[in-house]
Amino acid sequence: LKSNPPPSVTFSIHTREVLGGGRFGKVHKCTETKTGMRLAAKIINTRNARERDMALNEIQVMNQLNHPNVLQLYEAFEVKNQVVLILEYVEGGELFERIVDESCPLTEVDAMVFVKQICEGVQYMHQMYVLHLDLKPENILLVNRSSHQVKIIDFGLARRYKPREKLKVSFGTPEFLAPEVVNFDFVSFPTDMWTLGVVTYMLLSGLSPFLGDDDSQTLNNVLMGNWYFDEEAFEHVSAEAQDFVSNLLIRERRPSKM
Ligand code: PIT
Repeated sequence: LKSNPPPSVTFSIHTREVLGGGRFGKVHKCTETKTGMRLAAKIINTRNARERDMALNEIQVMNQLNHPNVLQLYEAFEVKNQVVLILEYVEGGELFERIVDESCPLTEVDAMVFVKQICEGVQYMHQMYVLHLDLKPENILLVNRSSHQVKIIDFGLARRYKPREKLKVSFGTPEFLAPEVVNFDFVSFPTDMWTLGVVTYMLLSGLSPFLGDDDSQTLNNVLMGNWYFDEEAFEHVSAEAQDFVSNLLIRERRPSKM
């Protein structure tokens, strides 16, 4: 983490061009001044020590990762009350947008091509002992609109798995939470496998398997394992694809690792 001049590389951050946003702050288009290389700059507002620690954790996790299906971190630095992550630029937008785009519905083959890459990214993270803990279609980016290549983003909640440290977490979006997260129980590799099941279900159907009328109903659905294959949406989905999802959305004896 660099804070003192002289910088060897400079970036110009296009603050009016917003690529994304979240709890943390915003992601902007960015250019490396000397080469003109297109990049993305994630600006994290760190008004207190906790937010700063989380940003530093994200950098530490991302610094360990280098894989075609994980968005690459190039640089990170800190300026007053802000941590800036300089990231790989991709132009295809969120996989979420692709799921909800009714003008161009996804086929099972599309879903398979996406899921295979997400599996490869998750397998790699797990080999590196990194838990993502926030997989969802908003956190998967398409490299461009015509290709099917995807990259996993947002390591804001990610952490290194430590075998002897039993980790309890409570956060995230109700629809995507594994039962152990809802229960404030120990999380591990199977926690990401659960969310992979939710993402696959959504890619195959456009529907969210646990979504209720409100958050408490959604959480209850997760805890009760209250989900099913929507008859109409899954009418033409293969038994193999359904089997893949069924094996991930189970509380007990879920595959532990990719
Ligand atoms: C791009 C292009 C784009 C969005 C992003 C990057 C966003 C990246 C991002 C990374 C994170 C995060 C949130 C968003 O928490 O359209 O190259 O680590």
